[in-house]
This record gives sequence, structure tokens and C-alpha cells, in this order.
Amino acid sequence: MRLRRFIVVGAACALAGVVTGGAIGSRGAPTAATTIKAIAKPVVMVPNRYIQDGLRWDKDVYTVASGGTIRVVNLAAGEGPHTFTVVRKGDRPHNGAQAVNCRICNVLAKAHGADPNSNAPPKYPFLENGVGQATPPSGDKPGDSGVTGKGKKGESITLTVSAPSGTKLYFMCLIHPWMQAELDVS
Ligand SMILES: [Cu+2]
Repeated sequence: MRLRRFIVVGAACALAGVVTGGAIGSRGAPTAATTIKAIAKPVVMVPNRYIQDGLRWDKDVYTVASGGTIRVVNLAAGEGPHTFTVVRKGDRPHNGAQAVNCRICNVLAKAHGADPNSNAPPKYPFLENGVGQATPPSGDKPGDSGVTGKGKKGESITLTVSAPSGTKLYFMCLIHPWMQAELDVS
């Protein structure tokens, strides 16, 4: 996971986000199988001001039935893989400084066994409650995480969501900390 690079890009994007404001998401119908797409909107640049990264999740809020599955697809491979990582609501970066040095990202990237100076895949592709493992976690709480792959377009991971109905899971990408969205379990 390319820590060195994403920190720089993240800083630019987070600052730009403050300027432009955020979009309000729409809620979809609850389903047993939900697809979450990492997509890339065009990069925006204002000379001598900022460059704004267009990486994002395709929605702000997703829904899935308890016991259903989510499939996380990398349709934005220009900046490598992404992670689907459940975090505590308050652990998400909310400003540029927090995105530049994303505390929870550093902790969980380390748990994944990522080398910050390498593009190599992390030692553990998944985390269950913050502990590295080879197989997908049951998605129900902070620290459940998965890397979409090696950074090729179309790669995906699938997790079963075991959280009970009514749970709100807040997730983000550890590599691009502004990629944040919500998964409502119905
Ligand atoms: Cu990402």
C-alpha cells in the first residue's frame, strides 16, 4: 500500500473538499447482495491553489440485509487497490490534517502488514476486528477490513455482513482516507 503517495494526494483532496463541500448521498433499497464501487471522477486542478482527487465510492450510503453480502469492486485502479474498512464513526478523518496523518489508517495498515515504502500487497489481505487473516471477515464491527486486490481494474472482494438489522457501519479506504461512506444493515 503506497502510503507515501496517498498521503500527498489525500492532503490535496481533503483541502479541496473543504472548498467545494460534499455531496449528499441517496439511499438505495435494502438487498441481500450489494455492490460497492470504487470509482474515479476527473481530477480537478486550480493553478496555484489545489489539485482535487476524484477517487470516491459511488454512493455515500449503501444498504444491505443482515446476513447478505457486499461486493467491493475496484473500478478506479489508477491509484492502486482500495480497502473496505469498517471504522468507528469518530475515527474517520474530518479535515485535511486528519487525512494527511490518518491515525486509524496507520494502525490498520500496520495490522494488514503493509509496507509503507512498497507497492507490494500487504501480508494480510483481510482483518477481522483489527487482526490480520487470509480470509474475509464477517462484516459487523470496526476493524473488519479487506484489500480489493493488487490494484487491477475490476478486482473485487466479497464479505458477508453479519451485523444485526439496524446497525450502521461506517467504512473508509485506508489508502485514500477521504473515501468514506456508510453501510446501513436492514
Ligand atoms: Cu482507495
